[in-house]
Amino acid sequence: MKTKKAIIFDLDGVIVDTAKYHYLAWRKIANDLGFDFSKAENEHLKGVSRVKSLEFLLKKGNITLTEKEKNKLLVSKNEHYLSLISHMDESELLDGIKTLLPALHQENIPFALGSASKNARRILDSLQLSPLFTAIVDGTDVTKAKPDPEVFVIAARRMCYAPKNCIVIEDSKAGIEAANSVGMTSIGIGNDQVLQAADYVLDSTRQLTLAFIKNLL
Ligand code: B16
Ligand code: MG
Repeated sequence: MKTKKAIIFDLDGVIVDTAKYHYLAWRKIANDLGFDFSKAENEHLKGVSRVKSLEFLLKKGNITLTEKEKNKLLVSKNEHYLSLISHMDESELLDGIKTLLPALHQENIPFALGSASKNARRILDSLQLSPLFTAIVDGTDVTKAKPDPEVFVIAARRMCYAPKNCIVIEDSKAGIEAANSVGMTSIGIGNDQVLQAADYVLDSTRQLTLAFIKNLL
């Protein structure tokens, strides 16, 4: 079967439930700097690169640091994040993903990863999911962070699909904006107020079934 469209999955908050660990690691950085950081504020960091996330946090705390101090915090945040995910197993896969990815693969529906995370390959490898993907594009492949569409455009190119023939599945406002800006179909996972610019919004990955996706192809 030849499909008309290809899929691009975000990682954190779509495939794995790691968004909560990013939040905990950033909250610790904020707390150590002397201010609080709420879950609502964390919505602004979803899909946003590590460097841009720190910039957001420092602006919120009205703190100015040298490049050296910033780099120290970036390393510290990532070390904490990696320790939080070090025991990650299949139980961290979001609902339905464990069956959806092999089912798409079985149906010859191509799919790629389009993640801002520099830890993406490590996570997919540890869950033994990498071989299922036609292409993997992550934070190490891009120069511009979401909402710039670079990560999705590269993923589309690597799958040999035109952007307009790609469907992006995202949990972040920045990611939906990125997909929409190059004419990709966007599916938001999460709060429809936050993700209102998406073509479709689903409460959770539970609703992201093979039947739902096949209807869009
Ligand atoms: P790292 P995604 C994004 O991944 C996360 O949503 C965001 O919270 C994180 O800051 C960013 O990756 C960078 O991650 O620090 O691991 O390089 O949602 O685009 O898969
Ligand atoms: Mg995400």
